[in-house]
Amino acid sequence: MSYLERMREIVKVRNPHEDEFLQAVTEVIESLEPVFARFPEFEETNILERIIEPERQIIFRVPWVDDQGRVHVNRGFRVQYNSAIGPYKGGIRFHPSVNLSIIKFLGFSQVFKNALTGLPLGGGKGGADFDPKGKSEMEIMRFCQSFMTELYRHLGPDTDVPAGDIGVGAREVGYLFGQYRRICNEFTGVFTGKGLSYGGSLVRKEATGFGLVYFVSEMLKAQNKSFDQATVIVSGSGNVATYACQKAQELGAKVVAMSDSNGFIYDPEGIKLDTVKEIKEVQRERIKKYADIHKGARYTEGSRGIWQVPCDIALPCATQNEIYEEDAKALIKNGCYCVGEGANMPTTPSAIKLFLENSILFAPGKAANAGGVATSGLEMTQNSQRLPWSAEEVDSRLRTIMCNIYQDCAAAIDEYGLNSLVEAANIVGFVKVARAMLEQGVI
Ligand code: NDP
Ligand code: 2IT
Repeated sequence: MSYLERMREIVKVRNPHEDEFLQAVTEVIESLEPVFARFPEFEETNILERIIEPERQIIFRVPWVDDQGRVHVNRGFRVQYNSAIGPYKGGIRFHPSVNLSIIKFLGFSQVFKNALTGLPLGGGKGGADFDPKGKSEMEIMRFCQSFMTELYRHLGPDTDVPAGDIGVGAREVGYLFGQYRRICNEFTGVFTGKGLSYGGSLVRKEATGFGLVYFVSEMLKAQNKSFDQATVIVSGSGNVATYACQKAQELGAKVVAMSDSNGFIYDPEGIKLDTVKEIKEVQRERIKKYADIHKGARYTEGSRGIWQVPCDIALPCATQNEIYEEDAKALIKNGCYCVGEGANMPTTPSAIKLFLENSILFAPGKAANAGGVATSGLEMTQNSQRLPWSAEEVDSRLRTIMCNIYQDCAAAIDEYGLNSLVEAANIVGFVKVARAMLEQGVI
């Protein structure tokens, strides 16, 4: 059995029933053959087994009181995955589906994504199986305060710096940061995605969606294509989806569909993003409402139906495993030639295989959605300097970082003779972290 095969077995035995985690690890291991062929020292020092095992996993009780005085208990997580190249960095997710497998897959992916940004950021991820839907403002605040009352002891501006993810936006970051500051009596850049009035960076809110479109634009440019006049569908209608839609529209695309976990809207005239922002960001309502406001639009129950809408470019920006093989077949049949992952691992392995076999331009999330965490890195720099930058400055750095990630991955395709950006992103991220670990001894 080869070293890589042995690692696949070990990770399965050690992490039974963690499907999402095994899916993420398997994809990386499958990419690494040319790396281990080229650098024998990686096998000699058993670097892969060390990288697969998180440095630290914290699981904790989060008790909180609802508006009726009832006491609830949720489970909180923080997986501090790898700090070889910088402090642990990665978002916090609040969603009822959160479990250790999901946080570990996200943390593992974050390690390589953060390495790709070129910034000194280690990888981590956290969250809770708390459902923010239908909770009052005060319930959200009490939950966030209870969550941070345990988590604070594991954080620090040079130790572990969380941010948002699904279910954690500016409102939650405010409550979490406020509680940290209060407990620690310390105002530092311990969280990113903060409000602009207390240390947040301009363009962080927009960064993941904008960065995705910058990355995909680079990929299209290499094929003499662009967003201009392209028909685009964007799944989700949260932070990443909204600003991916905005930037695609700015570049001349017609975005015709968006979704939430209940269903999707189709607007053949092009999505009016102001309406989506009003419904999702201000009213915190369902996307269905869009079709009540715009009579030319249609709402269909069931979020996966969005992949049946004909498009040139598909940007999955909702959650993991949202494009299955059947959905990929429909996209290809309807003429889609490009898929850019705004979400983390939105495409199942068999759907990725199908895209690659059909020469669809495919931008893997680790590279394509790195603009969010990259801008978090820029927020940390501004906080350390105690000096905010202009929107133009941050946006221009974001654009440069996304172009560099594309160029680094394209160069790896040539260097290692690869078939896809999937393998390239895994390799570039992995090699950087592995080298740093090697130089730091057995850690
Ligand atoms: P939000 O909470 O702002 O939005 C999530 C969107 O996806 C909502 O429209 C939500 O619908 C939908 N969604 C969530 N879970 C599911 C599900 N199980 N099935 C179908 N739809 C679902 O999160 P973000 O926009 O921040 O995150 C979206 C994705 O992007 C995630 O994969 C995240 O990890 C990734 N990402 C986020 C970054 C960031 O900076 N925020 C950076 C890089 C990646 P509903 O409202 O109905 O729940
Ligand atoms: O998946 C991700 O990259 C994020 N949710 C953003 C992490 C961050 O620290 O900004």
